[in-house]
Amino acid sequence: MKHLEIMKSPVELNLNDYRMTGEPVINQVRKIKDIPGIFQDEKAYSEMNPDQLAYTVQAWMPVAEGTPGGLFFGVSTIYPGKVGNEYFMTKGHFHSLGDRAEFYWGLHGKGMLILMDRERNTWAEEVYPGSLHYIRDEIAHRLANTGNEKLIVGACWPSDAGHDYEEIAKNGFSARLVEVEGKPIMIV
Ligand code: PAN
Ligand code: ZN
Repeated sequence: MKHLEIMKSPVELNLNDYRMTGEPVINQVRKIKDIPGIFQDEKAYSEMNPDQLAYTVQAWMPVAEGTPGGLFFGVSTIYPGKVGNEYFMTKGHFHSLGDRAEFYWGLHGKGMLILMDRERNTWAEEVYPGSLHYIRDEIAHRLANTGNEKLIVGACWPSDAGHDYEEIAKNGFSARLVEVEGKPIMIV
């Protein structure tokens, strides 16, 4: 940029469909076949269309992953659906630098933000358009879509947070969000 120059930011978020456009934006796609092991009902999982979309993430990463002091901006879209009685959900993770926090905010649809601390206490916050969520240090986080439309959630996290998927892949969350009589409840 030049002194006195007025310009547009290279990335923008469409406030109608919450798509990000511009450069650089990365697009991650997670199909049912990409998320084995996270749902309890393995039979129901094996009978699903492996190419069905479970969730997508768009992210603007203006600096290299791992850079201290920077921020990343993301939009996660979780598709509606269930595997057995469990809602479509993200893999979930702690941050690799466990003390790095994150903001989420609900944009569209409805769901739950499932949270778990290092002592494996698990709880959830309702996500809806306008809901704001501060995910503090050392808290694993996962989004589940409890509605019939896409759940779209914005996120902002530190560029050196990293993602530790291993702990959740190995031990899961200590509770599951399932649908009972048409309503989401947490069970162990
Ligand atoms: C989000 C998540 C996104 C996808 O951007 O990465 O919702 O979830 P998984 O990464 O667990 O598959 C975030 O929390 N970033 O830190
Ligand atoms: Zn995160």
